[in-house]
Amino acid sequence: GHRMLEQQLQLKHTQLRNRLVMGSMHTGLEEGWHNRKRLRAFYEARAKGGTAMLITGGYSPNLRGKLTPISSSFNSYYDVFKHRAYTNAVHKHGGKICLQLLHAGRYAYHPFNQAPSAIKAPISPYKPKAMSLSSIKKTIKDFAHSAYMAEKAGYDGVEVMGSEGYLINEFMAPHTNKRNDEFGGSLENRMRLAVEIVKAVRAKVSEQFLIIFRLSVMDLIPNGSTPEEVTIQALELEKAGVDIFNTGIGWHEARIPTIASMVPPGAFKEASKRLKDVIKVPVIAVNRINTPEIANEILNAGDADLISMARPLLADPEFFNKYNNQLSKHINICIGCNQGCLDHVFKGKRATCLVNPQAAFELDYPLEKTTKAKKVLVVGAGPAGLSSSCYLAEKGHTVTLIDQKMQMGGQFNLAMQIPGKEDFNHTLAYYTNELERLNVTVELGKAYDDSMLAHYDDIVFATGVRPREASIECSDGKRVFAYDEVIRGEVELGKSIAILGAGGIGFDMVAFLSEQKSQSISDFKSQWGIECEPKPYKDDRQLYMLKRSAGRFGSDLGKTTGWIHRQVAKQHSVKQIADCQYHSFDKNGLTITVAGDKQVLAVDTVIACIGQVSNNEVLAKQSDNAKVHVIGGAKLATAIDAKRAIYEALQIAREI
Ligand code: FMN
Repeated sequence: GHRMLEQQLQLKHTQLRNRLVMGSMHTGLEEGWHNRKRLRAFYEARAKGGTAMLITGGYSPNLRGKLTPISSSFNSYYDVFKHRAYTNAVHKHGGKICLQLLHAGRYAYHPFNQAPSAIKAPISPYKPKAMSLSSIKKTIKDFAHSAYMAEKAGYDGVEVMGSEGYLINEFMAPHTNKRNDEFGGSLENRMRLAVEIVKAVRAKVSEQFLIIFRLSVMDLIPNGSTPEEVTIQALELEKAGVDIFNTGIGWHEARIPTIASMVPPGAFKEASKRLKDVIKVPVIAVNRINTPEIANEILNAGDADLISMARPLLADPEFFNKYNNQLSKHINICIGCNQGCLDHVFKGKRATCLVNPQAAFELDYPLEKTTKAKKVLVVGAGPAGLSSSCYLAEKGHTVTLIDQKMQMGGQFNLAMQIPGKEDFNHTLAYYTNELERLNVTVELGKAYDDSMLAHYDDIVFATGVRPREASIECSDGKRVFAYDEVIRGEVELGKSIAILGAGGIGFDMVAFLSEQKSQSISDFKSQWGIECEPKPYKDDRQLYMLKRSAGRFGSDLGKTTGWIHRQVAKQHSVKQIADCQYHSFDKNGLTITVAGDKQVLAVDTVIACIGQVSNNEVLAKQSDNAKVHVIGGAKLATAIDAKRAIYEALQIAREI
C-alpha cells in the first residue's frame, strides 16, 4: 500500500508535519516540581523523533476531578509557568503538543469524587456524590478556564477526555446517568455536559487553538451508548466546535481486553471508521497500532486520518524518523505487555517500558559514548545478552556475542510461541537487526570456556535460566514434562493435563494449550463478545492448574493483565486446585494431597511450570574476577522476566 504516515495534515491554522500522534499517557512525572525536567526530556525526545503532535497525560480541570489526591490538575499561573518548559521543548523540534483535560468522575480514587448519579464504580472504593446543577455549571467553567490557561502555556490545543468511563462518558451512558434534570434521560440531555464543555472551551480560546475530543465509540459495558447514539454525539460535538476526534474504546471497568498484547494489532480500526463515516473533521485511530505497516494500512483504507501511538512511543521515541528514513526494521516495537508502563502506573511507580528502560528515565539512565573503547564478550544471546550487546556497542565498545545454541533469542523463542505474545517476534528481529547495524560479532554454536578470559577487557554473563525440575516420583513409563519442551513441541501431550504452578508461565501454558495463535480480529471479537454474544468454547482437552500455596489463582500477575489470564482460564473451563502437594505420577494419574486429603487426579500428562534455575555453572570459578559481570536470569532466576533482563543490560552497559 501507499506510505501515508509521512503526509502532512492542514488543520485550520495548524499544520501537522505527519500523521503520527503520541496518545495521552500519564507517566507519573506530571506531579510535583522536581520531575519537570524529566517530563520535558520525555516529551522532547518524542518531538525530536519526528512525532507530529503529542498529547499529555490527563490533568484535571479542578480538585474533585483528580484521579487521586496527589494527581495533577491544570488551572493556575503556576501550572502555566511550569508547562511552558514542555511546550517550548516540543515546538523547538517542530512538533505540536496538546494538554489532555480529564475529570475522573466516579473513577476518582478519593472520597470527594462526583458523578452524574451516586452509583459506585466497581473499580473504586469511593461512592461518588451526584453532582448538583451548580456543580455541573462550575465544572463546565473549570474546563473552559483550564483550556484558556493551556493556551497561555503555549499548548496548541486541548484534548477533552470523553471516554474510558470518566466523568463526561458517565454522563453519556444510561448505565451511570440516572438523572431526571436537563443532564439526564434523553440522549440530548446525556450529551449536554460534553457539548456545553466544548462550547465553553471554544468561547475562551483563540480560533486556531485545537479542540480534540476523545469520544467513546464502544463503551463495552451494559447500558452504554449505542452505535447510533455515538453517531449523533459526534455530529453534535462537531457542531459545537471540535476540530479532531480521537477514538475511545472501552471503560476501565469493562472486562474485555482493549490494549493488552492478546488484542490483535489494529483490532479497533473499525471504531474510528464509524466516526469518519459521519463527520468532516479528522479522526484519530488508537490502540495496538504498533508498526508502520498497520498505521499505513489504516490510513490507506480511509479508516482514520491520524494514528495515535501511546506505548509504541515509549518503546521507541525515534519511531517516525526511523520510518521516514527507511529504517523501519530498526524500530523497537511495542509488544503490548503493559509490564513497564500501565502496571507501574497502577502501583504508583513511574511508567517506563519493558523493551526500552530509558523511557521516562531519559535523564536518569543516559547511555553516553565511551571515551575508552573496550573489548567486551557477552555470553548468552537471550533477552539480557542481546540487549546488553546492543547497548555496549551503541556506547562504542567492541562487542562479541556468543551462544552455545545455533539460534539466538533464548527465552524470546519460547515467549513468541504463546498465543497473544507473538509480538516478541518483533523484539527478536529488532535486536538481530541492531546487532548487524552496530557491528557486533555474533558467534553461534560456541560455548564459553575460561581460555577466553584473557582476550577481553570485560565479560558479561547472560546465560539465562532453565526450568526447575519437579521432584515427583514417576512410574509406568510416565515423566513430568518441562514447559520448554512442551512449547518447542518436543513431547506428545494427552487429553487430560495437569499444569503445576500458577505463575506467569503456568497461565502462559494454559494459553498455549487452549488458545489460537495469531488470532484474527473477528475471532478476537467473538471470543470476548465485543458487540456480539461471546463464543462458548468446546475444548477437547481438560486442563488442571495446581499450585502449592493457598489462595486465589493468578493474584501475582500484572494488575492490568492478570484478570485477562484468569478469564481465559475460565473460558476454557480450566479446573484450579490450590493448597496442593504433589507426590507421584503413574498410569492412574497424579497423586496429590489437597488440604490434607490424599487423592489421585486422573490425568495422563503433567507439565511443570514451577519456576526456573540460573544457568551459572561456568561462573562459579569467576565470582571474584573484577572483569566478569552477571546479569538477568543467570544472576537471579527468581521472577526473571524480559523487563528485568533488559533493564540490567542497560545498567551494565552504563557501568562498563
Ligand atoms: N489515556 C488517556 O486518555 N489519558 C491518560 O492519562 C492515559 N494514561 C495512560 C498511561 C499509560 C502508562 C498508558 C500505557 C496508557 C495511558 N492511556 C491514557 C491510554 C493511551 O492513551 C492509549 O489509549 C492506550 O495506551 C492504547 O494505545 P497504544 O496501544 O498506542 O498504547
